[in-house]
Amino acid sequence: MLEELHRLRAQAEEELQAVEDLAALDAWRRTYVGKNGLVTQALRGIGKLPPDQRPAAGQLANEVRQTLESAFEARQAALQQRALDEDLAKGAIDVRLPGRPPSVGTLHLSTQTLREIYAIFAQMGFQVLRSREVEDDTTNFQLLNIPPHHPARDMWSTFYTTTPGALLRTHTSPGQIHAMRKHYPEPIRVILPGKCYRYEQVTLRSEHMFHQVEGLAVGRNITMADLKGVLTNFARQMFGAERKLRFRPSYFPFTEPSAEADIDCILCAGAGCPMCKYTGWLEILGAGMVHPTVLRNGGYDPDVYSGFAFGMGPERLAILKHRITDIRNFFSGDVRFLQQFP
Ligand code: FA5
Repeated sequence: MLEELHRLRAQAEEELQAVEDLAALDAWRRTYVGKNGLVTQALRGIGKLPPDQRPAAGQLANEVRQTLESAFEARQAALQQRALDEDLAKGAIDVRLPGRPPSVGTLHLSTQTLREIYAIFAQMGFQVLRSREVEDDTTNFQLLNIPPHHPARDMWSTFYTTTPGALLRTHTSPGQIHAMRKHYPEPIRVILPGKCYRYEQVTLRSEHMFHQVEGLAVGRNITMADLKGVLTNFARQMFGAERKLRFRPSYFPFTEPSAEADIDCILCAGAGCPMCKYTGWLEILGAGMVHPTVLRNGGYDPDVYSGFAFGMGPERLAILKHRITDIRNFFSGDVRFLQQFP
């Protein structure tokens, strides 16, 4: 019996060494240490031995069972680890790959340009004031010194609505009236940004919808020199410290005198090139001293107060600054364009 137990242990250990997977390991367990396994059977047979042989045989049989059971556990752990390692290697994820960043949008180029403009005027003490996009004829035109049927209305091709008198504002200038009526009799220094609409031919430089930033300063002793100083400072901050600013006489019904401001061409510095149509100058805005009638319509006595106003188009400024060839890119919704201005 003892000999048989030794042999059984040797055989079981040898076979266990050869076991290479968990299925074979289970078969091995059933053969040797399972309920009907050989070692279990041997233990059961001890009762049939002569009494003097039983203690030694029992001790050995228990020893063999314990040895084989711990050998089984060790093998099982090793095989499980190997299976896990193989699994991991198969479905390997290279954790060193950079993650995919979620796409976060960027500010629209018009918004970026508007914010740049706000920042420059904020330094000069201008507050931002908003006014409505759907205007009435009175504020968009009449209070700005443009009576019905006045030929100057042709300067602004207008989107009218089905409500008589209601229209989409063609410029931010009606905001001058709102600002003056809100602030009278305080001095005013505001910019009025927002969308404007014009029923006109869409071209490389003209859209139906675009932004304007109106500027308005009203107070005592405000002169054209103040207007020039403010706009020169603006142009230099926006387009570079070396920029020159030129005022050209112009006409707007709501300013007198009126001017258009040009900067020397940012491409050729005044020498003449296709960008400036060989004039050396690029137009950036319209401006002037607030017309006495408009001051009066805003509540301010023109004998006591004076003021200046200007109006610029941020998309046109961005076109110059970034050398964009077609204004339609701004609102066509093509992200390939927008992503170029992160
Ligand atoms: C005006 O609208 C005047 N209200 C500006 C003004 C304000 C003058 C205060 C004096 C005092 P104008 O029509 O030139 O002027 O337009 C002003 C700017 O708006 C233009 O220089 C241009 O930059 C922009 N703009 C005008 N029409 C369009 C358009 N269709 N698409 C894009 N930008 C435009």
